[in-house]
Amino acid sequence: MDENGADGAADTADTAGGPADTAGGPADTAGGPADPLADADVYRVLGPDGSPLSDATVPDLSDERFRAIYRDLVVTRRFDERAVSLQRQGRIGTYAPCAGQEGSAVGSTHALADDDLISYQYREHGAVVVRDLLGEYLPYWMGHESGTEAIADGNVFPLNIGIAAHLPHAVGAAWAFDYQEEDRVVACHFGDGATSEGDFHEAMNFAGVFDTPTLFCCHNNGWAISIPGERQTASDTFAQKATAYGFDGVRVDGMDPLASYAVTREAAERARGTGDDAESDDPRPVLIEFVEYRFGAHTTADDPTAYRDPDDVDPWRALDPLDRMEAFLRETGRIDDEGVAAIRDEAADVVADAIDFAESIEADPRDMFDHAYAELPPEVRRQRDELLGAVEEHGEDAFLREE
Ligand SMILES: Cc1ncc(C[n+]2csc(CCOP(=O)(O)OP(=O)(O)O)c2C)c(N)n1
Ligand SMILES: [Mg+2]
Repeated sequence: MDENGADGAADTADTAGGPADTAGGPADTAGGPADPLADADVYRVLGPDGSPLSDATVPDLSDERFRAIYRDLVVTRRFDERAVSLQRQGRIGTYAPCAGQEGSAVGSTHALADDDLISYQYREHGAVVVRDLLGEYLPYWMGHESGTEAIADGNVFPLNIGIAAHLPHAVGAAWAFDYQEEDRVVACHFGDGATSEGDFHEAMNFAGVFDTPTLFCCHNNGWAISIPGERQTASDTFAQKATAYGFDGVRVDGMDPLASYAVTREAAERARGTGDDAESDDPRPVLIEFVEYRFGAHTTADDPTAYRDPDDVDPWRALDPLDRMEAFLRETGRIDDEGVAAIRDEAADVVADAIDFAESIEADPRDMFDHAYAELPPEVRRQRDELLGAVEEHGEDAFLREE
């Protein structure tokens, strides 16, 4: 098996043709809501019901890899449900739910090599799950800064709340890989809203001019909090913005894990300068627009009913990435009831262990200064000294919340 899990023996021929031709369009979901992506120019492998489309190529992966993708989707969904619940119980701070968007984060990360770097916004938890870092990661959402530093061991940059501010850094890291002749790419994730920021355009421009091996993964979930996509840009698509910077942009159904895998795999080869179609051996950036939808609120502090009709979500729920992947696995004989139950049990255990670990960490307000800088800048040092002085004066207990 190669590093991406292709064992060469996977029986894709029987699935590539697909038992049902779902390429036809909106009526595919048998009486359900119309498929919102039916007429969109997006790449798909799986139809809304999980059947491979007749004109699509199913990625040539081992059965184990297909099941691992499904497992990571289930773990991410479980994590998401538990995180929202913990926030409601006051056991976690504000949280950004990802339900509906797992397919793109999980599928794209499976398409990378382990030493490729991931730099993400705050909603692509699936990427962290694929890198097996949930236990290290959850503490961040509980207020422990150590959580963001720990995930660096899995080549994941700390999450970024300042919209698009991480993109120039991601391009800088990619440039460094190229400069040092390391065969690594950087996948940076951001939302549709992030494309309105100057940092996005500066990062795209620099990447295009300096040939950095960067994958710009734009998660177009239709909204930037309450601002809809049509108020964000007058472009027809987000992918086409790449044209202005001289590299390729591609649209993919981000709720289709296998399409997300395939597009990212090809884009990563292009970024490394090793793809079949590469005009040269030089790395080139690629912009991938994952078209998807968030089922839930922007964050646990948001009420989406204030700006969107709950019925608007139904057509997208019919494209649920977990249901489609599970249907694909069942239909192709790769999983049965027992296999699904085992994965769900495993997901519950993985998430429960992560929660136990995160809740076992003792809170120490001084930690907040420890994990961002190797050497504290003067202003941050001044703030830390002020806190240390206050702890000295008022005692430790004055800084801990009473339960
Ligand atoms: C520089 C900056 N401006 C504004 C905000 C407030 N803010 C937080 S999330 C968000 C919307 C981002 O939307 P998008 O990039 O589409 O990502 P999504 O939340 O949809 O995943 C905004 C404006 C911020 N965090 N940073
Ligand atoms: Mg968005």
